[in-house]
Amino acid sequence: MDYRKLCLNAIDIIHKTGEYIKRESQAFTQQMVETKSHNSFVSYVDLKAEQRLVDGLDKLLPEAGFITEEETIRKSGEVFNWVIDPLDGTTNFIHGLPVYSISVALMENGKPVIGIVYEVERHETFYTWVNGAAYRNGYKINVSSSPTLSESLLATGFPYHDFAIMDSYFEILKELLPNTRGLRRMGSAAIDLAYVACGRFDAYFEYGLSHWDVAAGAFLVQQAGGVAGRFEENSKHSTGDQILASNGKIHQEILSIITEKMMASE
Ligand code: 2AM
Ligand code: CA
Repeated sequence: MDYRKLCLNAIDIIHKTGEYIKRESQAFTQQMVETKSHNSFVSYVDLKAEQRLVDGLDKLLPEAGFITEEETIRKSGEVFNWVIDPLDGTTNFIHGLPVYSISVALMENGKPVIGIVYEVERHETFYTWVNGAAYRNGYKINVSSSPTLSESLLATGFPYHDFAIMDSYFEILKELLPNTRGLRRMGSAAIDLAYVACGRFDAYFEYGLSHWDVAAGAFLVQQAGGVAGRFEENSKHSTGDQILASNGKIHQEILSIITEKMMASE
């Protein structure tokens, strides 16, 4: 399998889908939004973008199946499966905030072999394939080298549906805010992870995510020399729910704060 070629071909499909999303963003209004569940929104743009990605990727690798946020296709691959979020940062998109992305990963026997995050409005493509390096628009990227929390800029996502964890989450923020350069909340997990991979953020953590939010981004972080995984066992291949991704150097420092505050609230 030529993963590099497959990755570059997938990027072409993603770029065309990005053009579609950008075009639609010009005429988009709040009336076009549907509510999936509390605070969970979807629009025809998410659905149409997903269909475009699925059509293109299905032609590119016919034996592969799909795990997608909008479930526009039911097809399971024996070896290969694409994991797709056609629009990560939907809340930003529907409010006209230009921070959203397309996230696509290819899994081979459950392990990531390609990861692509395309930040549509900035025309930034972050991508990697197994045994290759990680890139941003053709340039190699690496995680940051910040050795301590005090020199670090962090990203996070606020709880938006599971409010039971709010107290412990705010305890974590109380500890991190005075001891870092600050925290940012971008609203797209895939972008947060891509920014850790290229060193803009030193670490990122969030609860309540899905596989398609993090599959590509977590692989990008690992390929760029960082660490990404769940809070507890910090497994090598993240499957969502919760994630801590970092440059590796400050990982333990943040992990201790998160586990201490989470345990205190149990
Ligand atoms: P989505 O835009 O594809 O739904 C940001 O906190 C991350 O959580 C994003 O990756 C976002 O993915 C996901 N998310 C899902 N529902 C959300 C919501 N209601 N508000 C904010 N983020 C949400
Ligand atoms: Ca989405």
